[in-house]
Amino acid sequence: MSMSNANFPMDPEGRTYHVGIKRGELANRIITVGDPARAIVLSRSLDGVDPATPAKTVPTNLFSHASHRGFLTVTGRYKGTPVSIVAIGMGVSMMDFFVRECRAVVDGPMIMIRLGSCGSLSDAKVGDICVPSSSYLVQRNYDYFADDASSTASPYILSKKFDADPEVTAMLVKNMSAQLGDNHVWKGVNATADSFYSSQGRQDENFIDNNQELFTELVKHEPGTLTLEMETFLLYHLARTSTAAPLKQESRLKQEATSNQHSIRAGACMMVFAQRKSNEFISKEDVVRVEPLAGKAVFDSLVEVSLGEESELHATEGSVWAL
Ligand code: R1P
Ligand code: URA
Repeated sequence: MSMSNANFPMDPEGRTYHVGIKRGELANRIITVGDPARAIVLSRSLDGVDPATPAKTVPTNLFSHASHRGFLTVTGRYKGTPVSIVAIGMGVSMMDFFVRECRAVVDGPMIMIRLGSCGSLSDAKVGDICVPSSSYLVQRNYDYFADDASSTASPYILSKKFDADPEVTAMLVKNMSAQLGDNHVWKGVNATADSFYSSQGRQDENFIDNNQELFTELVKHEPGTLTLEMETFLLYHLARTSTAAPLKQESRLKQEATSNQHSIRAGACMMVFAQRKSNEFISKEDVVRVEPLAGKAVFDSLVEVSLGEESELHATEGSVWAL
């Protein structure tokens, strides 16, 4: 399909280049996951789903779209409120495609919550949930490995922290505790890495990574570091750098007087898949047990956080949730 506009490519139907969605297919409230199979599991909690729907199948009463670049979008309602689920794959580039392309096709304020998996650097056990109130980025310093590297360079670069929306974080902690019990929910700081391997301190004899001291450096950089994964930093960063919601003209003055100036509210929570201190990895049974419960906690949080007046949200008329 031919695209127009090299700056922000769209096809003739108005679909974005990578996520492949167009206006009316995406709700203002979104849960984003990495794994498309997780998106399908979560879709079973949406309204009106036939419990006999075969596993690994998107329920037929929901809208779904799989893009040629591997993004899967599912839209329906949860407790009557329109919500979308978007599976994005892995890494900060995929988070960038997701946040920007979704923002481009939705009117009004948005809330985006990531439900991912992670490694735990703390005492959080496999199957526990971590809710990070902030995240920083861990990047491999490619220059350090160059033949003419400076003798003062460090192998990894650690960024400043960016915060989640505090109300979204508090809501996630409350709802996760209700689903899984207080003693399985942890608060703290997340580190987003640009590799599952080197920048997460995994040892690999096939490469020179110089990462033996990485965990010590992370905790020195940020003593509250709980988790390592690969996307949350960019979600928090883009929410913080999002511009004011494109509200309808008559509401602009009210917005200036009352609301914050960013159009995206962000939060995240991760299921611990890898316990990096004990070297334990989660079982399939635990994934099957935890995923739907954590999903319900995220859906409850998505619909409990206020996005302002209904009239400022994307119009139901002409959208897939009008069906
Ligand atoms: C690595 O295995 C992947 O798992 C984590 C990381 O962030 C990375 O994307 O999250 P998801 O389970 O959401 O993909
Ligand atoms: N995802 C990650 O990025 N790291 C882990 O250790 C587990 C899941």
